[in-house]
Order: sequence, then structure tokens, then C-alpha cells
Amino acid sequence: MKNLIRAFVAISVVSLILIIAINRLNASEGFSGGNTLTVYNWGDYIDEELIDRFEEETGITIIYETFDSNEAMMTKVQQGGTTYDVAVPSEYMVEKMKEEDLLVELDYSKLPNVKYLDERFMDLAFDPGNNYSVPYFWGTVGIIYNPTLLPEGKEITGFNDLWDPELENKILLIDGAREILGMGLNSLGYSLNDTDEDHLQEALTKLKELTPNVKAIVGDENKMLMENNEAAIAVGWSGDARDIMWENENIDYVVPEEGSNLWFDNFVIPKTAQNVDAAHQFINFMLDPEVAAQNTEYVSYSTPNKEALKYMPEDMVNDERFYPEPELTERLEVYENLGKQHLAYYNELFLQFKMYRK
Ligand code: N2P
Repeated sequence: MKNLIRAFVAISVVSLILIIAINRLNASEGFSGGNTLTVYNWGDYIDEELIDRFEEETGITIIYETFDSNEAMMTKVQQGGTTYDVAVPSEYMVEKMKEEDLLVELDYSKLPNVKYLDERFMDLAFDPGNNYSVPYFWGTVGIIYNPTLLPEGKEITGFNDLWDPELENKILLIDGAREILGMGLNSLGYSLNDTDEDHLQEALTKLKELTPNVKAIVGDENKMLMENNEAAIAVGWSGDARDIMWENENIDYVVPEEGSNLWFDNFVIPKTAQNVDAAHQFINFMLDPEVAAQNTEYVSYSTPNKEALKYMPEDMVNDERFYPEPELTERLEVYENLGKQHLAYYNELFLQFKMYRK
């Protein structure tokens, strides 16, 4: 009996040592890639059923993390603590990540589904030749509003309509420095890429004047608040408007007449990647037209996948608020990478605006 116990203890100890050794090996550089893929995406930005499907089809396990701003994403990738295999920055952040040598060059022999993307969204200034990025979703910044909660006769066509004293405590703002400083600049007739400090100060002063009308500065919660009629207006991204409309039929969306932002979010593979092969596999999977259509219906943002449009409900594809004609998008501005110092200044002013509200 004693021998049996000894043998049992010995086997347990050896097994434990083996398990620890294997885990260590897996965690060490170069090995964790094997069967896991770490994806870093915006919140509410994928149909999670597709994650399960990818895992089932490939045997690869996805570790999925989310962020709510380009700046937060960039900080985590730079820190390198987590080894992200796929991330989804917007265009100006792709440019910044490229500049800081944080991205792997894409291997197009592993991305055959790229052929389904609309050329209109390829080869853009922030990544000529798409050497480092593939478009995922695109959209605009605009005003999501509920006409039934507005003062009688109030029309919303542009940013400047929001400063009306009758809109006290009715407005939600998306928690993004570029978006909100951009609104301030656009409302004054300046470019949302302006780096003139006087103009930016003017924009801050103007934003401070909006404070009495601002109910909250929020992330993805804007959707719930608008769905439940808890706010009349939200300055935010087009796809959120589409999503809210599913739940609240009173909602409308307008791209401000003063101009606004046209943005593109993109798949990239950070240099921290441990599984570059699986990263390509995942990106290619998401570009499959039927997968992209399912994902787009779920997420509600606008897809750059031309072939996917054929699998989507017509009323979604024909809605010009979310698939605007090139004439509209041409008068919008894409965020430029303003460089470290100017970006820091935007962030600093946005913080000042947020502090002022408190
Ligand atoms: C967040 C989606 C954000 C898109 N749910 C804006 N880049």
C-alpha cells in the first residue's frame, strides 16, 4: 500500500512538473503563437459568433480584448505587455504606428479575400499600397438625434445647432479627443486637422460654452441612453446611429453641414504578434463576403467589402446616411496623423474640457 501511495505521489509530482514546463514553454517567446490568437478591437465591433466559428474552423483559440479609443489602444500596444496579433486602429493611428515601426508588413499571398474590398477604400494616403493595413469598417462622425425629444420645430442640420440654450442637458458626446475637438474646430469653420494653437484654444472656449447642454461624455453607453430616450442628441459615429435605430425607431442621423470626419478602421498586425500566420488567417476570414455581411449586419457600421453588400438587406445598403455617395464623403475630412506633439495637445485640451465640466 505504501508503495502504491509513493508511486501515486511520484506520478503526480512528475505530471505537475511537466504541466508547468509545458506552460512555461508556451508562454515563452515564439511559442505562445501556436494555437492562440490575441485580437484587440474596439468595443461592440464584432459579431462574437464569428469568433466561435473561426475557432471551430481552425482550432485556433482567440483571446479577445477591447479598447474604446485609438490612444488607449496605442498605449497598450506600445507597452508590449500583451502580445497582440491583430489590432484595429483608425487611419491616423495606422500612420503613427507605421512611423513608430510597430507594424508587420502584410503578406497578401495569405489574404486572397482582399479582392472583395471596394477599390475606393484601398490605397489611401495613410497607407499607400496597403502594405500594413486592410480596411475593416468605415463611417462618419455626425449627430444622432431623436426629433421627438427636441423642442417644437427644432431642426438639426449641423454642429452649430447644438449650442441652442433650449438643448440644456440633452446632449451626449462621444469620449474621443479628435472627435470632440474636431467638432469644435468644424463648428468654427476650421479644419479638424488644424494645428494652430490659437484656433485650438478658440475651439476649447467654444466647447466650454456647450457645457450646459452636455449631459455626459460617454463611450458605447451612448447607444443604451439613446435607445431608452434618456438623451435627445448624441455626437458620435454613424454605425452607432444605425444600431440605435434598430431599437428606437424615432432616431435619425445627420452628417453636419459644416463638415465632419470620414474615418476608416483597419486590421493591422503589430510587431508584438506571436502568431503572424494565424493573424493573416483571421483577417482573411473576416474578409470573406458572407462573414463580412453577417458581421456588418450585427455591428451596423459600413463595410468596405463590396461583395458583402450583396448578402445584406437592401434597406441597409441603400441607406445614404450610412452609405453616402462619394459627393458627400468628398467634402468630409479624414484625420491626419498630426505628430506626437500636436496629438498630445489635442488630448490635453480635451482633458481640460472634461475637467471644466466637473
Ligand atoms: C465602437 C466603434 C468605433 C468606431 N463601437 C470608430 N472608429
